[in-house]
Amino acid sequence: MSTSESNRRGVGRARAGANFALVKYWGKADARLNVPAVGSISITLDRLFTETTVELVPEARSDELTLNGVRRDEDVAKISACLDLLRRKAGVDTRARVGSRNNFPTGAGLASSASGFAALVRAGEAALGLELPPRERSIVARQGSGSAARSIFGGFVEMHAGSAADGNDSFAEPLLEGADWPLEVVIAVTAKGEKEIGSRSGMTRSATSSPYYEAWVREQPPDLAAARAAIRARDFAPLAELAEHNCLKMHAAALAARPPLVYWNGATVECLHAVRRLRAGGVPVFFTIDAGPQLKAVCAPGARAAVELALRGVPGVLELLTSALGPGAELC
Ligand code: 2P0
Repeated sequence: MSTSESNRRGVGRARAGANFALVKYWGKADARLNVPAVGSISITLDRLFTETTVELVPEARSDELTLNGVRRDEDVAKISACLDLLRRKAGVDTRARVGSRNNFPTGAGLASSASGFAALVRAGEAALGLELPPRERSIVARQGSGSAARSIFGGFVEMHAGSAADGNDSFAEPLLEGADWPLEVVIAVTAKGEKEIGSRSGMTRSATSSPYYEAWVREQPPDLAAARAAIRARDFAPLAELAEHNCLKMHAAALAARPPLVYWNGATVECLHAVRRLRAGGVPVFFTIDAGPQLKAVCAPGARAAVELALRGVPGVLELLTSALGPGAELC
């Protein structure tokens, strides 16, 4: 089916890649508008993606969601709130049937909400006959899931926390095309299945009970500036040091929450040491870890094979997924 056929009147179909942050988003300034407390910088991937179809159903009284072939009534409120923003812009009130499929594990710390909401917004727009400017698209996606604002764009992306009361300066924008610095990612999957504590409640718990949360928020601007500069200069070594520091700082804030948020398992820690050993031995690679036990090893061009070999040998690694950098959310 061609793009125009699959996005005929009342139907939109889109694909968006997952993204991983090198400078993390953790905490909210405004929970209602889903405005982050800190800016973040990420890379969008091509190998891990969500494909979503939104079909307007004039006779339906509520939205309906099927994820990976299974009805997800418990998640309808979240997608309806996001579709409502688009419906308001289009001046349409019709409910929709949403079918979404991830080609990677859902809710396991692999950014499925990022690719999921980015694909939903892109497909929802097409179904409603809208074509939003990318910044506005990013603002809508943010209200579905903060990290989704970044998956609207490809390559290296920066999300601005913003300071406006209406959240309209809280959006992502591209920093550098992936083709201009073709890093690769090796993901060590160390557990399958959905995580126990989602990012949203983990962030709230960190903000309300971790003594390190304030320091985390305060220290983010210099990390963003350093990462931005390293990416613009395509300078791997400072980006590696900074990204690992920022990741561990986020986890330090989470670990010190009450009750604690321990997203890692033993294999996660073993992978972390393996990556540090590789870099000490001259392989240009660094790790990052999100709200789950998977370790993401970010490789400079040419380093991937050595990284795969090392991580495959770590006990507890169930599977490796490899990805290049990919494009932003697009119709398909
Ligand atoms: C990130 N994470 O920057 C950070 C690092 C997880 C750890 O963005 O509440 O699913 O939907 O805005 O976007 C995951 O948070 O949270 C996330 P909501 P989201 O990638």
